[in-house]
Amino acid sequence: TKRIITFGTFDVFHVGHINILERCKSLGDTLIVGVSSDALNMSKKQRNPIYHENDRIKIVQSLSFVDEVFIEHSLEKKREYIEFYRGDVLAMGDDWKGRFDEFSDICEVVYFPRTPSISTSEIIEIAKSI
Ligand code: C2G
Repeated sequence: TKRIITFGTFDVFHVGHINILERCKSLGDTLIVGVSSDALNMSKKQRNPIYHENDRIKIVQSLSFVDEVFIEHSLEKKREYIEFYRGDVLAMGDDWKGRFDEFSDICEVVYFPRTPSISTSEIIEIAKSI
């Protein structure tokens, strides 16, 4: 069976997240999702996520096409995570295009086009302006 691995924060969960996870699952049999910890998000984006990591994990875990979820503590550990979870394919949105090509020695690396006109930061901006 083919195992697909993907990563993300999945904060303020929206249809763009659904679309990429569905596309990831369509590549194989088992979909494994690494959800960024609150601390990792703080270091990446200089702000806390709106939803706490336990809630983001709970949302992603509850999707019928997601099989396994783990918490991603460090961007530097991607190779370890891929190996530990035995990912045959690493799939990400194309905002990360090229950034994970270094792992093509241990798995296939795929980038999907992002869903246009929806993002967590845009939802936050809209909510602020209401
Ligand atoms: N995404 C998408 N379309 C959107 C918004 C997001 O396809 N309109 C995809 C992103 O490309 C990514 C996934 O949804 O593959 C999760 O997006 P984020 O939660 O923004 O993830 P990010 O903070 O980029 O974390 O180790 C990598 C990081 O953990 C990725």
